Amino acid sequence: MSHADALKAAGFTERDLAGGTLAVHSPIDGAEVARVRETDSADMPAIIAKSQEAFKAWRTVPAPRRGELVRLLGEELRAAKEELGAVVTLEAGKITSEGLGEVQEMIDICDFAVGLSRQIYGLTIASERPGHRMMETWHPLGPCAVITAFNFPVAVWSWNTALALVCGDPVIWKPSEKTPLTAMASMKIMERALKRFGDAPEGLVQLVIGGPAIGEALVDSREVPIVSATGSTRMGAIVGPRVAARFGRPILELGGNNAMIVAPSADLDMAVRAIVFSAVGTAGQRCTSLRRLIAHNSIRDDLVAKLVKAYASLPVGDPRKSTTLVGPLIDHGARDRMQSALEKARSEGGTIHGGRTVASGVPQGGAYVEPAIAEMPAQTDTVRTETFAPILYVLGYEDLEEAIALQNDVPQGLSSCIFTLNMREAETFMSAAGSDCGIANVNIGPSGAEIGGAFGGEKETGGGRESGSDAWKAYMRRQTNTVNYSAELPLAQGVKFDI
Ligand code: UN1
Repeated sequence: MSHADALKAAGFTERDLAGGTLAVHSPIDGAEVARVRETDSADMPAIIAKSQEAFKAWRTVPAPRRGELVRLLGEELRAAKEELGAVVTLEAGKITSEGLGEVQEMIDICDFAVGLSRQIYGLTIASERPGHRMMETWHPLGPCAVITAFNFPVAVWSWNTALALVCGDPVIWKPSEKTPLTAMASMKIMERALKRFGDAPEGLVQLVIGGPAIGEALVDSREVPIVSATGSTRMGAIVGPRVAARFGRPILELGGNNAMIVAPSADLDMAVRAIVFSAVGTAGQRCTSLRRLIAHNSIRDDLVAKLVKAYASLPVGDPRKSTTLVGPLIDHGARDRMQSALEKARSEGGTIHGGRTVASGVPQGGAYVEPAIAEMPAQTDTVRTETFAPILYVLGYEDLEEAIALQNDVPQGLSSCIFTLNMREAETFMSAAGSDCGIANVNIGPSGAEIGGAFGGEKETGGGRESGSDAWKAYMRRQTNTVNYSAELPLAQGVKFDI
């Protein structure tokens, strides 16, 4: 399908695509596909005020009714899955199946949030005083800014938005400047859900498009209590402290440097499949992508040989073709950063397999690369740095303690895994003395997490949790209520204060 056809199928009009200042290029072939209108930063106070207005109405709508809007969003997403998936492919370069998978992730979180809308539970707590009862009530918190990255241009918005909406919070979405079209396409779907819902307040879900000035307005506004930001550690290091300085609540999902430990007992064929998907899928541009392989010395050479063989036959090319497994990088800058990381790895004593630029059999104008395997003598600076590209660094180990120490000895703490059939090793890896990451898997790669779990990580990954489990609590304020139904007024801690 041509770019124009894909955009038309997703409901774009000529007016949407022309007359703006933000040029949008498809990573497939570098073609300029749109010039999108940007939000004027002078309009941000009015946009935020509108969100606050919407909040006043939305917070009083019963949560199950708020869930109805998210149910409708899920329905509309189901109906538009192919069209939106195609825009993800066009604008982010994901292969078709991964573009569709991203929309499926949106549908899944909608289902989750609909259920949640009837399960916003608080505790009841035993009071120390007679005739008293204590409980917790969860209340909406206010407008939630959602700042998203190019690599999951729509799913991350939906994790935040589905939860924020049932929690009673309006949303202001600032997508990556590289992916405004997927955001606009998602908003068209959201508008359809809002229309069917009927009486949602105006400005409940808003989209703002543009550069740093737009993001800063959200980050610095006291009227935006929640700022959920996904992207680089560099960005998070700016956003986190600025939101905290005004006592807002940041939810940060930043860089990862995810590892797999492969133990001697591992099912190597299964490990190879998991490694290839998680290191090479999405062209290594997931924050959960596998970047470090820590293989036991007894199986290391065998494993690397199997991987080099598997990598040699990977179909690199047009992500719209059903046979392609590795699409383009987001742009030429990403390819240059990959090349310079490989250069550095080589200078640190690494042996590189693959990693060359691919120019034939691929659409011209895109940044296509062979995924790389880099056998490293040690965990060097380059290995400890996240490069958003398909580079897999390989290290060896002798005992599990050493492997876990290597796994943890990076600044990031998002995802991790171990391949082993040894129960002691698996449990040790997940124990308090094991992986220090937000996600630790056994016999599964580090990427492709389900929405049901809380998603996020420690250290430079930022500490935020999004998506499933009780991540919704970050979008609400907790109120502790103590009720006295007696005719006495006893004070806590036995304090006497008779007047
Ligand atoms: C991201 O790359 O920002 O676990 C999110 C995964 C996906 C989400 C990745 N469900 O790989």
